[in-house]
Amino acid sequence: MIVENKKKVLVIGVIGADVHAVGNKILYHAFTEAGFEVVNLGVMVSQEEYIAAAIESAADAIVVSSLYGQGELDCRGMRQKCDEAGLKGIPLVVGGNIVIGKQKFEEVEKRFKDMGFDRAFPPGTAPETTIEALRELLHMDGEQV
Ligand code: B12
Repeated sequence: MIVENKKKVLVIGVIGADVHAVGNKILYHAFTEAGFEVVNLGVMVSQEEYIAAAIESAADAIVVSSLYGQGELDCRGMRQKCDEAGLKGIPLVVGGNIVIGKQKFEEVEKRFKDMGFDRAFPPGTAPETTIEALRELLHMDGEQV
């Protein structure tokens, strides 16, 4: 029997009015090289744009970047919008510099989890760590991507 190993699809982008473009490009290349299919929405992405792209591409996860400090405001309500759009349970992860200044990350993480994000990552998280976390979240352990 031939088992087709379909690539996992990620929708990625930088949320809100954020124009920090470099990390997004690095993540696009790192995820693609790791074997994911990546729909890259670039910078200044609204919640609605992530959701529309996730529906269109039948995405396995949405990866949100936020660098400019407004992540908390920009991400609020995203889980509810996903639910309303029929994306109930889609893994939502966020990283970058997701809040203003230096704050205890355990508290920041808790706030994002309370908002419905599955994982929130601290500043400086390496692409390799991000890929590992996605593989874990998408139950790809041992799977060759
Ligand atoms: C270059 C830069 C700019 C450029 C951006 C140019 C461009 N088009 O890209 C310009 C000058 C436009 C800019 C503007 C601003 N910036 Co600026 N900028 C930077 C700077 C110096 C480098 C960013 C960068 O390219 N880093 C290199 C890439 C490779 O790293 P990265 O973006 O962090 O991405 C990596 C990780 O974060 C991670 N990652 C990213 N997304 C995700 C997602 C997940 C799920 C995971 C796990 C990991 C992850 O992986 C990426 C690849 O390794 C940083 C400081 C710094 N050293 O990071 C400040 C910085 C991000 N900027 C900052 C600020 C405040 C601003 C402004 C608000 C300043 C202002 N008052 O106008 C504006 C915002 C403009 C806007 N609307 O977005 C702050 C943010 C502070 C905060 N969050 O608390 C920083 C941290 C500087 C600082 N120390 O204060 N900026």
